[in-house]
Amino acid sequence: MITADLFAAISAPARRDEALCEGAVVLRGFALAGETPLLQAIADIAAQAPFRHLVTPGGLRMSVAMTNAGSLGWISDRRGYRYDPIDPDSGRPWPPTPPAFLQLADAAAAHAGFAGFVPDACLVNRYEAGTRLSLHQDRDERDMGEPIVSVSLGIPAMFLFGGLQRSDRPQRVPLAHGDVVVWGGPARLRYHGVLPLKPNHHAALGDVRINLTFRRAD
Ligand code: MD3
Ligand code: FE
Repeated sequence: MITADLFAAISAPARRDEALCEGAVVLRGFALAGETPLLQAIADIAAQAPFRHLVTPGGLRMSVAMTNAGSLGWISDRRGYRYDPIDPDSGRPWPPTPPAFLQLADAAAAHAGFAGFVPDACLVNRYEAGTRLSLHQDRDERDMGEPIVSVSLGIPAMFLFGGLQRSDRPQRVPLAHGDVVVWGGPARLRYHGVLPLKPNHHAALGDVRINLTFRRAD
């Protein structure tokens, strides 16, 4: 006999908040309710601005494939890291941030205590098995008082959440499809990265992980 409560427990995606430290909170399952329009919007962005592997200023090809939406896109090349209104591969502006993205970023930021978050940059990262993101700080944005919202979709990843110094031992935070993390305040300049992904499969996305990172760059 399946009771109403048991049915809810089976069907309702787990939604809970997990504080990582002051200023950083994982909103488990926060993106699941609006999943379908998100996935459609990612496909639309990739059709206009295809995923590509950027090169670091040191000349290394990044293992993460990237594209952007919004009035500014994060790029890297031999000249450095920066935000640019133009996609260097097409010579055109980045696609506009889809309304479904903006609604999710605003709702997640507000839920975490950062009301009125209006991102101007959405970096879309694509990971496959073996893809990693080495420990770094996000410091190319003008106002470090603005939070960052990140949305995990597809196959799971182990996120590394470090301290304010590269040498601080990072916490490991597993991130799954639908999880949203809001980073702000004293957490905003903490080192972070992603361990190499294990081969896996997700019913909706296939063998990849997509991360959306919303930022106020300008
Ligand atoms: C913690 N991307 O693109 S954002 C990045 O999974 C990046 O692709 C991660 O880090 C990814 O720069 C997810 C997670 C993130 C972003 C900013 C932070 C974590 C942060 C700022 C401070 C502390
Ligand atoms: Fe980062």
